[in-house]
Amino acid sequence: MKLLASLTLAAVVSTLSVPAMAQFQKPEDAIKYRKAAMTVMAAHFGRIGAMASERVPFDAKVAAENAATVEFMSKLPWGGFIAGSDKGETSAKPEIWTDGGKFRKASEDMMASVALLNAAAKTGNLDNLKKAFGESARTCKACHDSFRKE
Ligand code: ASC
Repeated sequence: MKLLASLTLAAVVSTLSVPAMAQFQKPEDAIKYRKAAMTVMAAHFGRIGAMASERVPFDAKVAAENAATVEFMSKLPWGGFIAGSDKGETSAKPEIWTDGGKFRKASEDMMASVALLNAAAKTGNLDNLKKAFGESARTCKACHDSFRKE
């Protein structure tokens, strides 16, 4: 029973470890962190977009690698939206902090859609990728429309 309890605790702690790591000395550091996470995510998302729109030839392995990176990165920005980081070098709208439930929902929609993008990429089928890419782009845009300044 003791072993089971400690394994359970370890499992719980490991699921919490990504947000727990996102601790910052200053609001500016949190802003830099979340922007960096978004930048990396966008770079890898864009490589999939180039294939989805047939600007570059489809390569199933490259698509799958990029989609896995996008899914991983999608989990990181949220820990950077700490209290006090609404001011400074940021396009974040105040609604992130005043309408946190809606922001959380928008972030969850994006994370769910890129998890599906990763699953679609693993099928190695370009039509699956195109469909899932379009849906992911929609959830990115929906959050930006509500929560990012022009
Ligand atoms: C990107 C990127 C975004 C989203 C969005 C999708 O590649 O940088 O912000 O996709 O444009 O609509």
